[in-house]
Amino acid sequence: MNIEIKKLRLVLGDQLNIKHSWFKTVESNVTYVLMEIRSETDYAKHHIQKVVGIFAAMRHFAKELQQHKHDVIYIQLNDENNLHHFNKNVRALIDKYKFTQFEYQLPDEFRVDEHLKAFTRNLNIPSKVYDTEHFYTIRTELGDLFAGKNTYLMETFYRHMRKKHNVLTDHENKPLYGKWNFDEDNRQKLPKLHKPVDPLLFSNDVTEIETEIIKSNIKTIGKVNSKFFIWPINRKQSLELLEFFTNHCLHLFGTFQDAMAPYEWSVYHSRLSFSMNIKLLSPKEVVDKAIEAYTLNSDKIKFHQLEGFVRQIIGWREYMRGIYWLKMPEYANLNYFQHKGILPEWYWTGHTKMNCLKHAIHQSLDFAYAHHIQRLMVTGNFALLAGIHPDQVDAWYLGIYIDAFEWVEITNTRGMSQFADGGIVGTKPYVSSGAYINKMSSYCTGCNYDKNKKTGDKACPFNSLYWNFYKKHEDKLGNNPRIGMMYNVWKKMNPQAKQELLDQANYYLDHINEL
Ligand code: FAD
Ligand code: DLZ
Ligand code: SF4
Repeated sequence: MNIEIKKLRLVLGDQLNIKHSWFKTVESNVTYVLMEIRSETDYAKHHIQKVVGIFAAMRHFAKELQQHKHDVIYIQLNDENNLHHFNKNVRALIDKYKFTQFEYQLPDEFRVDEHLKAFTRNLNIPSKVYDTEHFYTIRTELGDLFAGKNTYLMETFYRHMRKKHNVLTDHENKPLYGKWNFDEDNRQKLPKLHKPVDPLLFSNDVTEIETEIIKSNIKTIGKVNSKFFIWPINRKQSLELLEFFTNHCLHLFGTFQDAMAPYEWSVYHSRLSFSMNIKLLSPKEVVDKAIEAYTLNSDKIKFHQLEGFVRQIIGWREYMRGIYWLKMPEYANLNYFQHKGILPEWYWTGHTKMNCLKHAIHQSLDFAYAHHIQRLMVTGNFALLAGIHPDQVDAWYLGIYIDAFEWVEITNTRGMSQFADGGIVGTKPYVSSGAYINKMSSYCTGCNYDKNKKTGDKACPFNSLYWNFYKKHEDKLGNNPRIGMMYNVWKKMNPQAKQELLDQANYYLDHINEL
């Protein structure tokens, strides 16, 4: 007798990939389950827009599956039988509907991966795990590439990716236009009268979801306009955003990649990270679309803009994922500088007199978004200079951004931004004084502090904290050839000037919540 296998397949909230081979055919013996659960809403204090966005996208995805005649169980947040853990809900469904096999896709997060591995080990029915069919790389690819080495240069990885996938290479697999990297043509400040394009915003009505979240008392941060939810919540909107990016932003993406200005919250950035991270879009289709736009409009879109964008996706994004799977779980405890500071209260409110931080934090609370250089050189830079414990910094970044998932958050935060990994991701800490922020932004005009002052009343806090940081960590950084010049400058300073800088920094650190 042929007893048919009855399969239950779990789809996580960041696995909304309708192109996955699971969904190619409708099989009568397969049921999909999606669940809104407290284990996921509560492992970090998320931005309200992140929770709303994920639930809205999950609900939409479930409907789309049903429209394609797939059998779907959707467990809503406040459903009576919701047990609020993947394992408990799955176990209850197996018992109730007598499933004979459990299947899931590889989670992107270590915590959930371990949880599901342990669960399936103890399950009394067979289980099977599938690739998500989303990334260019498999989990171990970066580790294999750098096997036997103890440095992990992104540039080496990026070239490997370009060659392997024949992206922007010629018939000999050499880089188009003779160079792998065109960054020297990028990264300008926004000219005074230049107004960046208005971002494409959606107006999704998510009031019902917001009400349910409030009712269940989930602790969130930030705010949401639930009648006009601006983020894409399905594939159609994600494709529209991609189209908008290639039509209106790509031609200036690289040029203004690091530019910052008050009230310009997205400049020419794509804002595609949320759609990509929850897998409404694949990185390959984003890259292919950008290349197609360049090919059709090479008079408008110059190669350096395209190369800069492609590098972020096949380079940085895949690289961070590779580092994550190579170095977890130890990575989550690295604290190279032994920093112990507490994150200032104003990170949660934006109530600071430092204009750069005020704007970067306010827009993060308003939109659940800040672009890369705001994350790295404003909020991240300050946290590192101030010696904040990386756990606290991670918790903030993991909560506040709509695109924050640990595999890409922690590698960027603990690694690139806080150098807590001692140089796995970056070759030197990303710190700067006020001069860099002034070079790349117009924040300093109108700030309570004076960008040119290092000490005394209203001196820009970044200036003294910068030197204090280098002085404090001379034992760890003094021999780094990329920083040698800074230590030469420090050594040549007269002792009184040095002391004044350190005193100023200590004063600011003692009054950090009042800055
Ligand atoms: P764009 O500037 O338009 O870039 C295009 C795409 O490239 C992004 O959508 C993203 O997928 C990819 N990308 C660019 N830079 C990186 C990078 N450093 N690492 C990985 N992918 C990159 N990105 C996240 O997706 N989730 C996070 O939780 C996250 N946390 C960060 C924390 C810190 C401290 C820093 C410095 C960076 C973080 N990043 C994170 C990386 C980057 O800032 C965001 O990917 C980017 O700002 C998203 O906006 P965008 O889609 O408009 O990006
Ligand atoms: C981030 C998140 C949130 C807030 N809520 C849910 C949820 O209720 N159900 C779900 O399946 N996934 C959610 N997620 C995304 C998960 O945290 C994500 O799938 C894991 O971190 C694995 O990457
Ligand atoms: Fe930021 Fe200093 Fe400029 Fe003020 S003066 S905006 S604190 S860098």
